[in-house]
Amino acid sequence: MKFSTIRRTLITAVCGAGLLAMGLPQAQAQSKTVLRISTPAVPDDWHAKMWTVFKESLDKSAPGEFDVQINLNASLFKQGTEPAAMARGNLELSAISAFDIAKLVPEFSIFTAGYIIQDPQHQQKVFNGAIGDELFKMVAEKMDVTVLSTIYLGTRQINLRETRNVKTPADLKGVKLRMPGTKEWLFLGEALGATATPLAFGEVYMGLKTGTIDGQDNPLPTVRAAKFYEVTKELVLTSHLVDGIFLSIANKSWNAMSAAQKQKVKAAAQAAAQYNNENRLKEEAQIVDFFKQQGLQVVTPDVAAFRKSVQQTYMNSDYAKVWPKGLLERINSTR
Ligand code: KDO
Repeated sequence: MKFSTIRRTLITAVCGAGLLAMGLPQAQAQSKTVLRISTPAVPDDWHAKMWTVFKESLDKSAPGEFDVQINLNASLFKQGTEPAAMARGNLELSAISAFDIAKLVPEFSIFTAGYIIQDPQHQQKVFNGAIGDELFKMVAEKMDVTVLSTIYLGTRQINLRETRNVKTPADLKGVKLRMPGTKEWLFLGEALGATATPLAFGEVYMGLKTGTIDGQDNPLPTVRAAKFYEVTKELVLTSHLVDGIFLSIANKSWNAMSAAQKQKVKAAAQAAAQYNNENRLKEEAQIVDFFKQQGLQVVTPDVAAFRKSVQQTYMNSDYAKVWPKGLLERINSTR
């Protein structure tokens, strides 16, 4: 026997013994489809926990068929790099933001604009109807990923390290407001009246603690889960973005699945969305008291002033020039 053949035989024997020791039948372990997931979400946030629901749903509907690997805290891929990793074949699943999509599908930037989606119900109606179908088709073509469900990330609010009693965009002048590091996110921060400062999600806590940033914006369940309330003193309830992330799978994996597998994976994605959406809404409804108990000042600003200023900034921008004709009106009239 040649050395390479002996080596291969040995490796197979050792691996086989390992799998048996782990209690896995060899054939079954070999035929499992690996589904790697990467997210910057912290373990205690709903859009992190939803991946366990996804995994459990698939383990139940398709036992032994999938090996779902969940990687939280951006431990596998950096925030915002997931779509490229999926296109390269290094990642199967992620929940990608409208901002990530807008980089490659400019029409999608309409959903990065503040005060366009009106509330969580409106969001689900827009994305689970004809508008979603049309835009997700573009996403599939241009990004090589298939959107399986729309996750309500929450309604974004401003959270400051010092009290400022912010009422209007003018009160944010000069405030270094952390945003994720792409130009679409930074534009939103500037539209709010602040000085937008790019920083990855994983560095926000330290940035607030040390004062390299003056504030950040995120939905309130995330402010709790990532413990930003420990290093901030004010919440400003601007409700400037009813934010969504889109649970997506790389087309390479999707197209390799049988119709039955696709149906099970889609059902798992919908179960994950339902789990996240219900829990997040429930938490958002009563979370303000928690922050008050933690000693934060909770300010209700002049939301109409923020809405007017943010909408004007977007309508006068290059972003609005590529929004498909009539889309804004269709979104506005979706009930
Ligand atoms: C953030 O970095 O502020 C953000 O909320 C942006 C989202 O698109 C998403 O990436 C989210 O972080 C992470 O999942 C962490 O919650």
